[in-house]
Order: sequence, then structure tokens, then C-alpha cells
Amino acid sequence: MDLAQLTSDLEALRARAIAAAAAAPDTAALDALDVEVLGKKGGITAILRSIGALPPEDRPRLGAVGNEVRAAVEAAISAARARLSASELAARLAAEAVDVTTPGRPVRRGSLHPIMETAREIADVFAQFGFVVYEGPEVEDDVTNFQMLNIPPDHPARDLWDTLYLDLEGRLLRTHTSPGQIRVMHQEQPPIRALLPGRCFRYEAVDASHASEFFQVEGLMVDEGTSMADLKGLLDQFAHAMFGADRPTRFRPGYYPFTEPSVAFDILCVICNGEKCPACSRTGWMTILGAGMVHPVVLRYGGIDPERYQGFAFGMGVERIANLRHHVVDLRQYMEDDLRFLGAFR
Ligand code: 2NL
Repeated sequence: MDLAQLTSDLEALRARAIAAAAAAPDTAALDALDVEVLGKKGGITAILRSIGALPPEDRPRLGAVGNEVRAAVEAAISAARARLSASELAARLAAEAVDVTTPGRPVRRGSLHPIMETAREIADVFAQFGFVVYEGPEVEDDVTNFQMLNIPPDHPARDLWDTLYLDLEGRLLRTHTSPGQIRVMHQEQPPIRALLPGRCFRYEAVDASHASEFFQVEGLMVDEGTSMADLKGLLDQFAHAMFGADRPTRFRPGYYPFTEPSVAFDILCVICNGEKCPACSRTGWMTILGAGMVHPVVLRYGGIDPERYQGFAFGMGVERIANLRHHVVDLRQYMEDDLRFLGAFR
């Protein structure tokens, strides 16, 4: 081993290392090259290990060449590192770039259930005439749900309501919101203008036009001298607010045990305008609610003197009103939680 040989080994290593640094594809390759050439167990150290075999006067010469080669390889690696880390950073920035002009994901807003929305619209109309919203319990007792409404236990009218009874003590799910009106009569003094929205329950086989739960809004007015004319005037205002100011209306005779006289309140068919179509059973008219003058017996059950006060009451199914306004034909859609249906209102 002589100085010339070792010097040429170092220069060959330098040439290889500089070429490798220039060709390195990434900074990881430079790290490996650094260890391989400059490291404690690297190529330069390995060559310099033979220094002891040289004559003493040649040893500083080889040491100087070793330092020069080491510095040259270090410079080549650090120059390559600067170049590669700049392009690696540029590549990372490009890959991770956020396009601030990309449209956001749409935020889906909730909306009121069409039945609740309709119930509120109904209440808003009557609120303009001074009616105040009350609520009664969904679990009622037989006395308040039936007997105080002039429907005694053996009355044939009970066949009109297939009731969900809860126990043998007379607790039941209310079949209408009328018992809530009895409670209002007990707690308020005339003049009374009460509106009772709420869920009601009947034992029904469910199909397109029957549900076991439905929403009702009932109204009650009690004062001195309250008459059928007041009822007709109020209901006309209601029909015109909900179905248009020029929609014709009519009263026709009806029957309820808790009102006398009783009426059905109709509007001209919203589908055919009186031309008689299947939607109005070819009558030209659609019934939107039932009403009447509160039966004196019911007033008395409510703690009100029928000699001094008269009252009218009305009741409507909210689903029916919503169906007519939105042309819904299958009641079950209100219960199916299909957002395409529920979101289609307003
Ligand atoms: C209908 C008809 C009606 C009433 C409800 C009522 C309540 C009291 C006294 C008298 Cl406390 N009447 N409510 C009166 C007539 C008709 O509802 O078809 N509802 C869906």
C-alpha cells in the first residue's frame, strides 16, 4: 500500500460519491450516501485506516487528501440536499394544497314537520281573532273524554270512536282534544276563546286514509250572546285565510252529541272548483271541519251557566287540512320520515 495508491482510491471514491450525490433521487438516498462515504464505518475512514502502513513522512499528505475529499463530498451532499429538499417541499405543498374556491358541502337545514307547520298556520289565523292556545293531556279519563261531552257509556255515538283504553279505571288515550276544552271551561271564566291543538288516538287499521294517531285542532268560544252567525263569520275568515279569499264556503247540517245544532263546514272543491270530481266524491264540495253550538249540557259540565252564556265549538283534522293544501293523498307519508317528502313543504 503506497501513498499514490491510497490517494487514487480516495479520489475515485470522491468521484463516485459526487456523482451519486448528483444522481440521488431523494434526501433519503443522500442520508444513505452520507453514512456510506463519510460515516465512522464509511469509505473514507476505511481507506485512511491504512495510513499506519505508510512511511511517517507520507502520513500527513494522505491525511490532507482525506480531509479534502471529505470536504468535497460533504459539499456535494449538502448542495444536493438543498436542491432535493426544495423540490420535495414544493411537491408536498402541491399535494397538500387546499383549493379555497371549492364549493362547501351543502348544509341540510331542518324544517317543521308539515303537520306541525299546518297546525301553527291554523293557530295563527285564530290568534288574530283573540283565540289563545291551550293544551290538555294525551292520557285522559273516560269522564272528561266522553261523559262530560254528552257521550254517556251506553251512548251509540261511542261507536264513532274506537278508543285505546289504558286500564279498567277509565284511563284512555284521548280520542279528540275536546276534553282539553272541558278543562279550559273549568279553569277559565267567560269570555273564553280557546284553541286546542294536539295529538289524538284511535284504534284503527292503518291505510291511506286512516291512522291510529292524528292531529286535531279544536276551538271554543263562550260568551254572552254568542251565535251561529259568529261561528259562520269566524269560519269564513279561517277558510279564506287558508284556501284563498274568494273560496266559497257553506254550512250543512251535521251531528255531534256535544253540539246542538251541529254543522259540517265545506269549501268549494280545491281540485275541481265545484265541477264534481273524484276528490270531492262528485259533490263539488269538501268538508274541512265540524262545528256547532255547544250543547247546554256540556256547558253545564264545564261549570258554565247555559242560561247566561252560549258557546260555539269547532274541530278539524290537521292532516286533512294539510292534504287539501298540499294535495297529499296518502296519510302514511306523514309518518314515514322520508326527507324528500317532509322537505317538500315551504
Ligand atoms: C271534527 C269535529 C268537533 C267539537 C269538535 C266541542 C268541544 C266541546 C264542546 C262542544 Cl268542549 N264541541 N268540539 C264540536 C264540533 C265538532 O269536531 O270533525 N273534528 C275532527
